[in-house]
Order: sequence, then structure tokens, then C-alpha cells
Amino acid sequence: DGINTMDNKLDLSQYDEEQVRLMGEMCIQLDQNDIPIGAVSKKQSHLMENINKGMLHRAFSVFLFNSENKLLLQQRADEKITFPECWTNTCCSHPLATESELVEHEQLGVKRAAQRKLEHELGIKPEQVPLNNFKYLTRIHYLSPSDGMWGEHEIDYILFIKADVDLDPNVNEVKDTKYVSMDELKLFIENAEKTGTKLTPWFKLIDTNFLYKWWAQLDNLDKMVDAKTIHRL
Ligand code: DMA
Ligand code: MN
Repeated sequence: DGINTMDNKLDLSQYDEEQVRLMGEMCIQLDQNDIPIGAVSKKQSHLMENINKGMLHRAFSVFLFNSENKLLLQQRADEKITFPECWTNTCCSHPLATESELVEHEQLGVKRAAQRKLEHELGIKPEQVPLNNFKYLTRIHYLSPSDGMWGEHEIDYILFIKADVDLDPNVNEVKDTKYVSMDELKLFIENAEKTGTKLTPWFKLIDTNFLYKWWAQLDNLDKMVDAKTIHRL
């Protein structure tokens, strides 16, 4: 990765040091059918220059609901390099190109990554979010620029989990959190423009296309699972 000339020309000194360090993580590069074709740094895989040439990687989005069926939202920290200050679903990130997070059987790799990042971003202990309690719903393929240089181009595994958890947010990742009911979220999104609330593009896509019909079946999710389709949004 270090020998790539574009890496050496990129000046990341304006960004938060910890977030720059995390840009060195190795993501799973994919073909259009979600077949892994290699490892690529988070930095390389989030540069629009590479995305515009078709570079694609694997991601996950967790939606965590408490026992009152309220959804936990987070506001991304100002320090985030992509989509800072945006409100979004509970937790998103990338399974890493490691043996344990590449496992595809029962989406075990993405579930392991989800458990790892729920602890890293929100301080949720793994015991409160057991791997077996994550429900994989489907995959979403989307592309969204963030600002001029950065963006997302992912196949995103949607994971739901119901759990009452203790939060201890990492302020380098998360600026704020809140639980919302279905009606509260609809109002929050409807009023976002008026209130100057920024939302992530993937959260808007999932909200528009899938969220409420899944949420209405929270205690009956098996019939909602579409394991095979890659929804191109
Ligand atoms: C990336 O999320 C994943 C999706 C689904 C957009 P992120 O930018 O929060 O990743 P990370 O927490 O690793 O920076
Ligand atoms: Mn990504």
C-alpha cells in the first residue's frame, strides 16, 4: 500500500490523527457480485478517484433496537473524514480483510465486524450483542460522494439486532446518540432540512426503501430476509 504513488501524494495532515490512522485498515475489495478480489486500504477504497474507476468494497450497517422497539441513532463525530456530523443508523463500518472477518458462512465475518465496531464506536460490550442475535436482512449496493475527494461505494450488509445495551460513546467517532420510535424518526427525517440536520446517504436510502417495513416486523424478521439479492440503489 505504501508504495502506491497516489498514497504518497495525498496530504492528510488537515484531518484528525486517529481517523487518519484508521484509513490504514484493510477492507475487502469486491467485484460487482460481492466476490472478494483482494484487500485494499480504507483510504484507497474511499477515494472518488478509485471509486470512479469502479473500485468497490464490503460494508455493514447495524440497526439496533431496544426492548421498546426504539432504534438507536448516532451522530458522526466532526473528526470523521467521510460524512462528519451526519446522523445515521446505529453503527456502520467495514469487515476487514482478515481470516475471521472474511468468513461468509451465516455472514459471520460481517457479524464479527459489527460486534467489534459497536464496542469501538459506542462502548457496547460484546456480551450485550451476541453474534447469534444479529439478523442479516439483505445487501445494498450504492455509490455516494461525500465531498470532492472522498466517498462510498459499497455492498452493504444490513444487520438488525434487538438488545438493551449500555452506551459509552467514543467521542472521536460519535458526537451524539438518541433512541427514536418509528414516528419520531419519520418526523426527524421530514424536518431535517428545516432543522439543518445532515443525514448520511445510505441511511436515507435504507429509510426510503426498506426500514419501516422491516421495523414493523421486528419480532418476526425471518420472513423479511432476502439473503440472495444485491439491491442496486
Ligand atoms: C462505513 O461506515 C460503512 C457504511 C455502511 C457507510 P463508516 O464511515 O462509519 O466506517 P468507519 O466507522 O470504519 O469509519
Ligand atoms: Mn466504506
